[in-house]
Amino acid sequence: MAERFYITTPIYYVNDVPHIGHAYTTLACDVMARFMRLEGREVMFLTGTDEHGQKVEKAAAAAGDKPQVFVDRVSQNFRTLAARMKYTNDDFIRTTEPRHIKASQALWKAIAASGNIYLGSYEGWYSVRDEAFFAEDELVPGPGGKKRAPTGADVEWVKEPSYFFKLSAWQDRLLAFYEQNPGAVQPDSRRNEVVSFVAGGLRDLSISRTSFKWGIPVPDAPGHIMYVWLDALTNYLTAIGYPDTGSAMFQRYWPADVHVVGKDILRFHAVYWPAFLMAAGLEPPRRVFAHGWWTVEGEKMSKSLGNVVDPHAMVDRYGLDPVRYFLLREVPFGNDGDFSQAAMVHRINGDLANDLGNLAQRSLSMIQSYFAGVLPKPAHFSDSDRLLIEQAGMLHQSVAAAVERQALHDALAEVWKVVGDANRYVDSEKPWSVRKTDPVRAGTVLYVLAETVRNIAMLLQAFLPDSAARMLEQLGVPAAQRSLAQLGVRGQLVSGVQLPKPEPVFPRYVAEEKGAA
Ligand code: ME8
Repeated sequence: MAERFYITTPIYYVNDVPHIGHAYTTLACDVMARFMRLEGREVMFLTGTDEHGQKVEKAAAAAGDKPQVFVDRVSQNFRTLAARMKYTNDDFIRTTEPRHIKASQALWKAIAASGNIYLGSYEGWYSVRDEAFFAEDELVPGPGGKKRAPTGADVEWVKEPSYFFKLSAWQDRLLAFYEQNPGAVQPDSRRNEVVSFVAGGLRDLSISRTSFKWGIPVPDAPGHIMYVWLDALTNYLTAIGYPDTGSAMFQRYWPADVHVVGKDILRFHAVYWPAFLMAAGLEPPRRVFAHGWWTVEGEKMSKSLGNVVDPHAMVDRYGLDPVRYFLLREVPFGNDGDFSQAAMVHRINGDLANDLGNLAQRSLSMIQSYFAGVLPKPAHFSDSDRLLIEQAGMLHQSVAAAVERQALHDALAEVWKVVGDANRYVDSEKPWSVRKTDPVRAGTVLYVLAETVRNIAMLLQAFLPDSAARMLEQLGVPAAQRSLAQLGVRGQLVSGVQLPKPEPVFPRYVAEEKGAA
């Protein structure tokens, strides 16, 4: 049976339209999901929307809608984005669905049955924007002497009856979990933050609210709705059939291989979530990977600054694969990054048009003009031929290893190393001049180039799905032969096959108007 791979994005709040930050997390998951499918793994890739809580309730009120009408509309924006970005998610979960309400209540009951829930009263600070409780000593000074959450969000004083989760009792077990599973929270710097947070002591966590209504009712506790984070985290279980833990789907996919999240929500995923799961007798996820934060032209993205980057507008302007490439290549996955038009154009014209585009286009055009588009048969391989073929052949392993550790930027850097090697190889082998005196040698060089481009395109399928498919079509690689298991298969490029006329895959970006770039 194929190995499985369960990967999830955060489920996004439906208080607003999706921006490039939301697109980014799902994109990274899409690349990993596609890559694992190409490797022959059985993949479950989940994304969706987080639709309960005070923040969404307030956004609905501000829009003058009933919450359900509002969430139906806004959730659709995230589906539309997923289609536009060609995400290959296997499911799209919404927390207002009956399956999720059932799962959340079942998880609550399982945690309660373990003795980890008690009734009390919460009095303290709450940030609606973060949907999080804060202790006095966590607050920071804001303008006008007002205190704020460490995220900069406003806080309000809340006093209400509440159920609590005995998080304080989980400190040792969480620390032991991190110790025994060093890969469970990544990157390492984030893991260290989480460990020191937990080592500093944990307070019990308020997990129900009574001052508003928009949430999942706590079982057998009239007036209480679940804290939105307990509700939201449960989505990862709902989608694979919880509470039916005996189902084939649940058995196959839990624990998840990786929850990818932004660094802003690491604590919920790396501290609260494993504790909830362990309390309910379930295994914690194998990995939580927190990526960094995008700013725009050096500034925090915010509605008030008017600089929120709309992924649709980016795709309209630059095309889908260039946007996908930029987001994954520009910044090491895990680090913060800055989105700027200049950096985008630099990547498109440098890495895509000049380096990869040129390599593919000149190799294929030479086959077209010198060999009438018929893929030449290689003769004797020189040392330089063998070296390039070997480097291209080793790419699979290095790219797979990088993807395995969520180092998507490294995966691309590995591919581009070979792109660079191949461009240097063309320059030094000069097939355009060799063909005049030794057409057989020129044919061998072009075969080596075609084989190199095939390896590159095969490995780029997960990252740049449309462009890689076009490159493989131009190389005559049938759609049925594009799984990565085929990479090592010799003779996949069939000499003597008539190739279609090559078309450039990566156009240069030329600013339409002064200042547009
Ligand atoms: O937190 N840079 O939802 P959310 C990078 N519903 N990533 C960004 C980003 C930016 N500037 N802005 C947003 C929630 N993101 C909860 C999650 S999961 C059980 C519940 C991405 O709509 C990043 O992945 O606020 C971040 O963690 C997520 O969007 C937050 O989305």
